[in-house]
Amino acid sequence: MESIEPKFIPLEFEGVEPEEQFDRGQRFFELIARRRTVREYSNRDVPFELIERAIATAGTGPSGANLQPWRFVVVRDAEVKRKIREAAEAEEYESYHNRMSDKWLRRLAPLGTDEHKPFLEIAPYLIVVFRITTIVEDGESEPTYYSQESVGIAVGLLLAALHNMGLATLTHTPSPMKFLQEILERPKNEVPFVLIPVGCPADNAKVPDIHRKPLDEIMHVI
Ligand code: IYR
Repeated sequence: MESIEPKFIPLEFEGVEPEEQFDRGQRFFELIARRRTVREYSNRDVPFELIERAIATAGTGPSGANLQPWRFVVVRDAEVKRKIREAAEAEEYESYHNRMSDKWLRRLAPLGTDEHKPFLEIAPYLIVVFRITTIVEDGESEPTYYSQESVGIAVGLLLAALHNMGLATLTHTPSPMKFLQEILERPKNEVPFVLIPVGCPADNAKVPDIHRKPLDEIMHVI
């Protein structure tokens, strides 16, 4: 195997004064804790620049071997949104009526979801995130590494960036999602990961009365 020498550059690192660290942590927590999954959207337009900033932010995420195995497809075309809604609702009908177990349906009951997905046409943007499973270099195919983890982290950054700009999001996973590859004409090595409607909440939008686990339930210190 040919040897590749790593090249290093100085780290640009902005430290935070110790007396500021907790405050900054608390303020960031309060910002992020106000994010809610939103299923009722307004059709109000959103500047495209905001979507670009959020995707640029997502693209800063760490990834296996720095392969950055993500593609963010931004859909604003009404006809494409209509096709996505139609296909998603067909899959979701099957899921809700024939595929999901009773246990699963019971878990979803507090969320009030069903096979109807009007937000797929109402939200001004759909960001469809694809996971790149393989790349081709010098005519040779190679898998990407830890792509599930990498894309999951990038989506977390994307949601945080959009929320920070005052935009509402929904992590939607119509299942199976293969229709997205077809409608959006993506190559076979790009596998749909999640579909994220983005926009402003509808006036008087409601969200389920559900709660996050307290810290002592999610943290275990040894
Ligand atoms: N994908 C379906 C069902 C669904 C599944 C889970 I897990 C959720 O947390 C919410 C919904 C839908 O979007 O309705």
